[in-house]
Amino acid sequence: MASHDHHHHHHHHHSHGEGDGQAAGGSWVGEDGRVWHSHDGLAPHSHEPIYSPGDFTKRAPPLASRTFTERAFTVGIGGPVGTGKTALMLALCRFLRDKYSLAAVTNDIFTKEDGEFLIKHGALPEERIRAVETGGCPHAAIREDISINLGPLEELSSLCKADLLLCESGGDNLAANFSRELADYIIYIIDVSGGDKIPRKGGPGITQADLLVINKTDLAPAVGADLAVMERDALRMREGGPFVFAQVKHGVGVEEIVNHVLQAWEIATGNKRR
Ligand SMILES: Nc1nc2c(ncn2[C@@H]2O[C@H](COP(=O)(O)OP(=O)(O)O)[C@@H](O)[C@H]2O)c(=O)[nH]1
Ligand SMILES: [Mg+2]
Repeated sequence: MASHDHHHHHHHHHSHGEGDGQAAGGSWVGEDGRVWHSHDGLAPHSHEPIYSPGDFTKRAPPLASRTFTERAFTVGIGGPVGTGKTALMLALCRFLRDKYSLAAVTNDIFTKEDGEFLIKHGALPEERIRAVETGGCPHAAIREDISINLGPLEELSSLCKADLLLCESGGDNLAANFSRELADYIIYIIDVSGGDKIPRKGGPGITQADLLVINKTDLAPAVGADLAVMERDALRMREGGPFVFAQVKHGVGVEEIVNHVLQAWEIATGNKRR
């Protein structure tokens, strides 16, 4: 078929999390000049290219135009698959729900599992939780095509008169990061189980999130991860930007994370914490 004849094969500059290295469909330059590719049985798609991990101090600043009338202050939680994003959503809900009006949106690729997890664990009343199925590449839903999240967030925001909205990204690889249009405060969560090399690999989430969480420190001895190395590399990659060691599942570090969130909320909204 002609569609195969004009595929120009390029080297993959980024990888795709769990499906990494599997029968990649190759990539090609489309008529629009963008690099398209196909993998893991997904329909062909393209991404904005990311050429460098970026700098913490040069990260996108909070939007000056945000008034928080249509949509409350939104905290985006991103990170690779299984690092503790949903566990952090639950922990933040438990910590904040008595004093603040909260609502939560979760993203999964093909299920609503994370939203159902939050409902099952009573994170918030069910009507304050929405699960979005992103399909395909979950990073598109937090960067190139955020409308899939903005809809439910705006709806919940007015329905609940929310002070704060939490948005969990679908688990993806180290290259995923939230658009500032979507998240007023960006938390990127990694864990120690991938080894102590992860912080220095420095994707845009690691370098440019407002807060980096290094989770599951309880597992560090089991996987031989050196926390001192992770601390050194995190500080270096983030030019001294904040990070927190945590055991989200065991409540360790959660209060510190909450303090970072509320500090940003106070500055952005002009409200005082309660
Ligand atoms: N040992 C340990 N496990 C954790 C911790 N936080 C989360 N988990 C577990 O890690 C797994 C993945 O967590 P989840 O929140 O679903 O990750 P997500 O895919 O990033 O949303 C679950 O089995 C959690 O119970 C932690 O601090 N320590
Ligand atoms: Mg999750």
